[in-house]
Amino acid sequence: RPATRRLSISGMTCASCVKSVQQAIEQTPGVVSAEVNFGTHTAEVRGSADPEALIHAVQDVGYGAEPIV
Ligand code: 9UX
Repeated sequence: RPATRRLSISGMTCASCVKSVQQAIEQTPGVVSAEVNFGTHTAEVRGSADPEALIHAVQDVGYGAEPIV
């Protein structure tokens, strides 16, 4: 089954931000599904995406991301 990764997301201040981040993550190769949580500023990502690719995808749409270990 696919692995789950968690990312801490910075810079989200509205529901549209959440949608942008979620779409960016979902379009990254290897991602099966993603849930972005506004309240906790985290993303839960299922699949086999490269962690660096996820971080860059989030940065490319204007937010910050770092892995939660
Ligand atoms: Mo609305 Mo979120 O302009 O940056 S998309 S605050």
